[in-house]
Order: sequence, then C-alpha cells, then structure tokens
Amino acid sequence: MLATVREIQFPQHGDERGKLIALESLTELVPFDIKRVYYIFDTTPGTVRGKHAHNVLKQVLICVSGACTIECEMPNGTKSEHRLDWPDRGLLIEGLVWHNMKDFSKDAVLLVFASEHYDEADYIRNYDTFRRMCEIVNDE
Ligand code: T46
Repeated sequence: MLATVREIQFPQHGDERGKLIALESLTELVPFDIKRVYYIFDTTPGTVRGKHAHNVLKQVLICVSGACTIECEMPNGTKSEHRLDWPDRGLLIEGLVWHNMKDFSKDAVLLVFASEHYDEADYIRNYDTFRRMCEIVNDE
C-alpha cells in the first residue's frame, strides 16, 4: 500500500506584474490526474483538522494564502511537520499517511488537488485502525 510525503517547490513565472504558478495533472509537480479540488478557509483559531489517513487517495496541498502546518505520520511511525506558508510550496501526500492540519493563520486558504472523487469509504478516521493497517504494511 502506497505511503508518500514529499514537499514540492513550484516554479514561478514572475515579471514586473507579479507571479504566476501553473500546475497540470500527471506531471512531476502533480503526479496524478486531478479529479477534485477543494479548499479550507475561515478556520477556527486553534483548530486541528484532518486526523485521518486515506487508503488510496493522492493529494497535493498548497496554502495559497496565509499559512498552516501539516503533521504527517508514516506507516513506519516516522513523523514530520511541514509548514506551508507561501503559494509556491506544495505537499504531496499519497496513501496511508496519518495527517493533521493545524496552526492556521487567520487568512489561511488551504487548496487541495485530489486524485479521486470524494469517497468517505477511503478514509481511515480511527487511529488504532490506522496503526493496525500499518503493521500489515510494515510486515509486507
Ligand atoms: C484531507 C484533508 C487534507 C465533502 O463533502 N467533499 C469533499 O471533497 C471533502 C474534502 C469533504 N466533504 C465533507 C465531508 C465532511 O462532512 O466536508 C466535511 C468536512 O470534511 P473533513 O472533516 O474530512 O475535513 P478535513 O479538513 O478534516 O479533511 C480534508 C479532507 O476531507 C481530507 O481528505 O486529506 O482535508
């Protein structure tokens, strides 16, 4: 079962008018076909979102305004934190990665490109279940 976390630096097209970033499906920057886009904004101060993993979903997260932190836990237990605080930075999360989103700035807009349509059955929302699935993956 797939589990990947990778920070991505997007190339910018900039000139005296400002900056532009272009992202396309099935490229090194977005290595899947984008089937869904959603965004998180107007978050409650101090809130922690996420608290789940996915079975198959692949996503690229970009904080296009403001900042937030993504906490990740891999099947082998390795934990990492990724501060997204500029629109040229993305985080690729694929598959079985427990992730939380926290420390949102007031103006944060977290944009997410997803490889699949919304499917609640793809979510693992129970941490113990996640760890049990990780044990199977780690034994493979
Ligand atoms: C993820 C992180 C980064 C929909 O109806 N359609 C959608 O496409 C999404 C993403 C959510 N929803 C509904 C399901 C819930 O009733 O919106 C509500 C809030 O979703 P959730 O509590 O899952 O939101 P987050 O911020 O905890 O997680 C979201 C994504 O759901 C998740 O896939 O990886 O952002």
